Amino acid sequence: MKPTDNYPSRISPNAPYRFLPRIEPSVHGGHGYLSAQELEEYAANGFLVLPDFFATHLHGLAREADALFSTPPASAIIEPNSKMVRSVFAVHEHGTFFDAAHDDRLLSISRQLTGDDTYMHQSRINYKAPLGSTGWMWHSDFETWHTEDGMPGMRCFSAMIPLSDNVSMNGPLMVIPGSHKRFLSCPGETPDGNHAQHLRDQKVGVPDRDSLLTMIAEGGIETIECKAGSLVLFDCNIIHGSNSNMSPFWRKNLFFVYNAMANAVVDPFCGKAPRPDYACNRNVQPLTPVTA
Ligand code: 6CS
Ligand code: FE
Repeated sequence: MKPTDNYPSRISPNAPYRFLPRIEPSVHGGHGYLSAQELEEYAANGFLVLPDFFATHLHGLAREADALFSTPPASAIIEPNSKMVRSVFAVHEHGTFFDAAHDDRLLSISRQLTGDDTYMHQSRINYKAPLGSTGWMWHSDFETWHTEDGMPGMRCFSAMIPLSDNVSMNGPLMVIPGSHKRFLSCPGETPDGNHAQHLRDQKVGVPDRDSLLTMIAEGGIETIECKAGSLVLFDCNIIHGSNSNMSPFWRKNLFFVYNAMANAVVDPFCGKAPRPDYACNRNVQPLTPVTA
C-alpha cells in the first residue's frame, strides 16, 4: 500500500506555492560522533561544516575523481552550455569512494541524524570546471527525491566532501539557513523522462521569487567556503544552490546521500517512471562501517 503523500508538490500547473509543515525532525539525536552542541547547530541551521574531516583521504579521493572526469561513464551528465562533464553519479561503489562512504564516523553521524541504519540513496561528483561551468538555481533536494524518487519523508541528509577548495569565486555551495524547517510545495507537473533535463538545469520543482525572498529574509544566505578535505553536512530539505565558476580554479565536490532504512524510496509520488538507478539507488542495503 502506497504511503500517504505528506509533501504533495507539482500536483497541478495552477496550484499556488505553499509552505507545508515538516513532519520529521532533522536530528533524531543520541550519542555518536557529533557533540550535543553540533547536533543543536545542525538542527537549527540545517547544515554543519567539519573542517579537515577527510584530510588524510583527500589525495586518493581527488585522484580517483580526476580519473573519472577523464574517462566518464555513459551516465555522466554534461553541462547545458558545453561538452564538459558536470556530474558523475553512483560513485560510492568504487575504490576510495566506497571506503569514504562507509567511514565509521560518517555512519555514526547518519544514525544521530536519521535515528536509523542508512543506505546510499545517491552519490555523485559535481565538477565545476574553471571559467564556464554553470551553477544550480535555488532548490530543495527533497522536493525532487520525494516527487521523482518516491522518498516518503525527511529522514535523509547529504555529506559533501570538497575535493578542491571552495572559495567565493569558484561557485561554492550556498544555503538558506533554517529553510529546511518547512516544505515548499511547488506548482507544475513532472515531464516524462525529466531527469535528463533536471540533472543539467532544473526547471520544475524550484521555489518562486516570493518564497525565496521570504526564506532569505528569515535566514539569510550562507556561502560555504571550505578547504578540500572538509565535510559539509546538509539536510535533504534545505534550500541551496550555487553560482557558476567564474575563476581559473577547479571546484570538485563529492556527495554521499544517506537515507534512513525506514524511509526507503517507494514509487515516485509524481506517478511517472522511476529515475535511473544512478540517480536513485533502489538496491536498499544498510551501510556498515569499513575500517579504512
Ligand atoms: O535531482 C537530483 O537528485 C539532483 N539535483 C540537484 C539539483 N541536487 C541534488 C541532486 O544531485
Ligand atoms: Fe541539490
